[in-house]
Amino acid sequence: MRTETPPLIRLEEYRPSDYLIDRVDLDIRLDPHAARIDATLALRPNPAGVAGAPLNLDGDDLRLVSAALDGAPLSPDAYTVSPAGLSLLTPPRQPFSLRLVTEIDPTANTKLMGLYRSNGVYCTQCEADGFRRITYFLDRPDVMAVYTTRIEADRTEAPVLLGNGNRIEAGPVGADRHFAVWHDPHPKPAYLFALVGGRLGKVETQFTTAEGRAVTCAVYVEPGKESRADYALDAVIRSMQWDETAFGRAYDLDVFNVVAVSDFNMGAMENKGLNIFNDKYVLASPETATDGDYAAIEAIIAHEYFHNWSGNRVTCRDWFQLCLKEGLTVFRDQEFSSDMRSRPVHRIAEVRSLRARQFPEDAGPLRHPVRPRAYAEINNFYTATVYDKGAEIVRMLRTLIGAPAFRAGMDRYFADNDGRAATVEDFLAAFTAVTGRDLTDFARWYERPGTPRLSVTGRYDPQAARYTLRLAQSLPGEGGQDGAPLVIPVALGLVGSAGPLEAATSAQVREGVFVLDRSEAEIVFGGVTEEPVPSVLRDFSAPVRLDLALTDAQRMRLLAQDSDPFNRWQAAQDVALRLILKPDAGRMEAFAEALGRFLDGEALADPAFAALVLALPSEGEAADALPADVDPDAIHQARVALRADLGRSLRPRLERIDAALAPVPGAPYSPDAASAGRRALRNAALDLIAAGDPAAGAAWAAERLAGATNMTDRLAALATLALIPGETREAALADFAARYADEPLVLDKWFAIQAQIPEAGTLERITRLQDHPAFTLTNPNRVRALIGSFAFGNPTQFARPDGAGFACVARTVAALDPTNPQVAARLLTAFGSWRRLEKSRSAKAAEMLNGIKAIRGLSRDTADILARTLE
Ligand code: 0A1
Ligand code: ZN
Repeated sequence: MRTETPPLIRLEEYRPSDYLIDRVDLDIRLDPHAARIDATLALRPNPAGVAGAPLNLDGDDLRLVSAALDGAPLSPDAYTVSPAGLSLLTPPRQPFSLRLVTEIDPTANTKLMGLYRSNGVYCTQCEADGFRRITYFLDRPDVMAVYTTRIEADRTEAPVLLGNGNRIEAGPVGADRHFAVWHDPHPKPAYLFALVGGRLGKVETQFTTAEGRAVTCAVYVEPGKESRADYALDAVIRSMQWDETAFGRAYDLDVFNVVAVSDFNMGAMENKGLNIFNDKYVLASPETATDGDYAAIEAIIAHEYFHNWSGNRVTCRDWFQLCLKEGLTVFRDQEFSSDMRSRPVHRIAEVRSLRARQFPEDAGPLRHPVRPRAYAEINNFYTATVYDKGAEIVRMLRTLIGAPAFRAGMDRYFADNDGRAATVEDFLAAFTAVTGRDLTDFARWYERPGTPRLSVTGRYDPQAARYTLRLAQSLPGEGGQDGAPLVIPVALGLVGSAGPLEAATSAQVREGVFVLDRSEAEIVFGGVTEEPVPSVLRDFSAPVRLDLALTDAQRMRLLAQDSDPFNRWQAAQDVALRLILKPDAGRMEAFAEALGRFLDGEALADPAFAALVLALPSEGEAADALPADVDPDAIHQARVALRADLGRSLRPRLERIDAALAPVPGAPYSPDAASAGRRALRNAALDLIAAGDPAAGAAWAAERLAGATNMTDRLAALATLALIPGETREAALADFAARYADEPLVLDKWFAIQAQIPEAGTLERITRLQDHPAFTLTNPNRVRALIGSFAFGNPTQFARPDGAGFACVARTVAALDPTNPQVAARLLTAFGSWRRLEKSRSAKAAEMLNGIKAIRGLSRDTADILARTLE
């Protein structure tokens, strides 16, 4: 039997549930192999559903122990049980109660969905459909209930027992066991249910909300690692404060708990009052975490916390609306991070990540609308498109209607939908209500897959002192025809030889934003007395690909003179990208000179920004810019050559930067954005010096490594060294491994650096590392660090012409699929751009994909990604 293409669930087929569940009472006895769940569900027919319909409860991998209806055991002919669930054939027409006892094995739960054990800690993951692995249920987000959960466990095995909401009772059970009862007054869908039981240490503090509620906030971690939880706890408090001031949202329970676990499929989960985190996004100390880790912890803590309103208080009607909570919450966490750090620097980071992950997704076989119309496996739709393009849509909405109206619309959205399961239409309706604006055309952003192209040309008429910009959009729709135009906010302006120009415009440009809502439009600027350079798509005002032919000199004027930091950075990127795609010694020299002037002028004034200017477009971005026939080796070599040239040309400046930014001896490490920016620039300088002079670079990096006083500098030096083959590198890698042998999260960095070495020997190195005692397929972080970094971060070796790189990843997908299909399927998405590779490589990729296809009994997750990738 071959794995069949899994059946599709369609948005248009949505209908309300025939039954609702008002209350859920759970009595859960934790046990390593036989956890017992005694669930009492208060059910009633849904007036919006079909009267008298059978009640079909979802279930997955459950053992039913007993079932009773309104207190009486269910007779065997009243229900059926299948691998997909339990059906009550003729349920009562009035409210009724169903008591179901199930048994599950948390230790054998390798999928990490439902109730499982991570390093001996009991924890849960229920989004999207994990609750059905705990008990039979209407496991859909529009069924919202009030939960009371009694958790009982062995006292030594699980001294800490946590649930959703507030703890209302706790006490001993006999000599060895104990219990806690948690009550969550806020109705919620099952995907937000959570519990935790284990030996955990904690840090905690109090926060008083604007409404005067005293909240105990705690972060739970592996005992002994408490000090590494301080930064996460601080981020919790800052998130709470920020959501009150920025969005008027206050916290609504007496406790807010965060728990870090080491085996987790994703980043973290916003369970009501009990966020569960991948420990990678909680634990931080200067010795084990980089500046990037600190920033990610801050962002993800904020993201999960902000879900308390955008996701939990207002949830999704169905999984097609996933972007309603995810896009909005990403937008919110981005705003938070921008306020905590440098806004322009953060915007650039957001766009880099969008281009690295979302643009290729939207250009390949896994593309889908921000609100998909159909899915086979919802767990495969936690994508860059839903999250990051979803956030860009919210950002565009704010740009279109302005910040005050946006805030009013958000207030309206929360007020109108509090306690409800909402849709994208409900979201847009709130903004229409406060602005009177019809957003039907704007809503096309949710429906149309693909990245639109925005083509802009400029014409200067010196006689008339007039500058004309012509803008045209295109997005091939279904069947290749252009669909209806999108509403694209285009922030723009003109830059003269001495800086930004003020000019009267023919068309409506409000606060620097022109709204392109037709397929093309023209803007005429009057009173322009010198030929300007257009600065278009400032602050990346829309998620589009901009075609604007400028000369290098014009771009360098933007770098030097534009008022928009994003476009200053973009200008340097554009020149560098063209140099990678089409090397040219003369242009390279001019570019180096311009960069030099930029560095002299202001590198030390804004080091974080300067570091981003020095970070050239990635190999992936270069590949993405090519129409087809991608040869990763050619791109790699061109990029290496450009970096080497720049490193040599800029060397004196880079050395000056290095010296100027050297840390004060003995100064304590601080993860704040300004300090991080200085480290980023200094390390970028060293990396570029090494690119130009590998021998000196290796020695310098080794020295830096030896003297490093924090993980940021240590890892940056190791990453620089990793690109320079030789004894120094191998010794440094060995030394690093020995030093952090007991630190799995640090060893992940070590795995990742080695997996990304762009050399033919890397595959063999990976084979060796798979046998390293710290590596295991059962921990998703380890898999992502070693195999994920290779598949997503090493384009030349993953796409080796002999197919061996593809084979390595395919083998891991196959090995992992039976135990953890979610992580296996995500790894498989690395093949997403395979058709764009030049022929010999794409043929090898096809071979590997077909090899996976031939495997019997593939999971739905993997089969779905595979079918779409091969489509
Ligand atoms: N809602 C979470 C993401 C998430 C989704 C699925 C999971 O199951 C494995 C876990 C987490 C977020 O946006 O952070
Ligand atoms: Zn989220």
